[in-house]
Amino acid sequence: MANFDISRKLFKKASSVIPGGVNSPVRAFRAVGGNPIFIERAKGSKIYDADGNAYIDYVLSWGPMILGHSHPVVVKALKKAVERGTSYGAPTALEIELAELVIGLYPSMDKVRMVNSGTEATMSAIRVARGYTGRDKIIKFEGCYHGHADGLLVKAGSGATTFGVPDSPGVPKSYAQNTITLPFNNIEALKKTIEKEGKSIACVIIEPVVGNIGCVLPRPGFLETLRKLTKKAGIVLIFDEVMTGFRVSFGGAQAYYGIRPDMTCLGKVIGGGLPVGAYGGKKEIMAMVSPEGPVYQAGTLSGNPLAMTAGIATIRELSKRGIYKNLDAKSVLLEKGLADAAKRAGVSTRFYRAGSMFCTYFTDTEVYDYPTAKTSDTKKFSRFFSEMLLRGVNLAPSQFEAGFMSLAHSDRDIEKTVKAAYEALKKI
Ligand code: KE4
Repeated sequence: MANFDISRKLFKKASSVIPGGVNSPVRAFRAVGGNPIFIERAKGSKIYDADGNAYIDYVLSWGPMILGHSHPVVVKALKKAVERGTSYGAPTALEIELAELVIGLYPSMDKVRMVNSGTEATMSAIRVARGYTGRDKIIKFEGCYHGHADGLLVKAGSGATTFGVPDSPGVPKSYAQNTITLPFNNIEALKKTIEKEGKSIACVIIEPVVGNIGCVLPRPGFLETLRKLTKKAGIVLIFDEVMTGFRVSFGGAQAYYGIRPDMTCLGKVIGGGLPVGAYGGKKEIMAMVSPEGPVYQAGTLSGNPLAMTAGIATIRELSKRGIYKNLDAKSVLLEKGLADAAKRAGVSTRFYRAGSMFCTYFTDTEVYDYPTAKTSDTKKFSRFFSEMLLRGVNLAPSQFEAGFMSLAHSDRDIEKTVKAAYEALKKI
């Protein structure tokens, strides 16, 4: 039986000096109960906690560790880079290298600005879209999470097209009123809102595949219609690909679905596990960004040489032949195995996948938006999560998060995961 004594002690200590004992809320296991495991090290597909328990890891730092943990190429590059200093606060050739790699993969971007997180990327992209259009309102979709900038912690107001209300204390009502929240995959609501409000809307920001309510796919025609309507109304279409970037495909969801947004936000994989976010888009829009243009945005550690090094090494590894075929094959193997385990265990689940991000819902309803994602039995999910943890498999500690595959996951890891899932499903 696994022992969690040291993690328990560490959590108690952490809780006396860090709010909730964690530096990001979802890590506290509040959605699944129990104490979080404190991780000591990670290698390949495995993470190891402070009590020495080993886990096959499908959280992968919420997406970034697509090569697997401590990939030798990334580690070697970082060891060399750190000898040259950790931060200069001045431009480096490394930033050009990563920018050129990204623009080569995301041709909808003529220019890109590096920042330090997905939150900074989306917050800045929205400011630039407002500066470019001279308009104030934005549209987001229910269930999509774009980081914790004030104007994005907003939920739908009473009527679908009325303005938002704060989704967190501390967000001024005036900020929320500029944010309209619409149901994902609902073309009618989109059409009506743009007809009514189009002239005052600066941008629409969307997760093209919604990874923050699990894994919810766009219905055929939804993204295409969104692209058409925003173009016609002069609204900037921002694809938040912080999670889907390099995940749904090497060129993200925009390459996979063949949609050309006006701006794109990236994060997670782009930093290879170090803090990097990025936003970019058409040159006429990015010309607004200081110091080229009047829209201000800045950052002490933006383009940090270590972070650039990890991002470059990761993307260069990903660009090798057959990598995405291999990643997809592993993801399909897991998908088939989990679906079969649920069938054999007689448990109703729905599994959705986009490239190497996925989610199992405990429902027999089709999941295509936030309300249908919420039909999942979260108590059942929590029991499943705990049973899997006890069997050495680390899943995201919330039903409403995506899971991720890495190139380091072996067929043996996946077989073990499927076996654990069958036993766990039988038990819950
Ligand atoms: P960060 O500020 O956490 O780097 O990125 C914010 C963000 C923006 N856009 C999308 C689509 C995202 O998924 C995220 C952050 N994702 C969460 C996981 N659902 C990060 C995990 C956490 O909050 O600890």
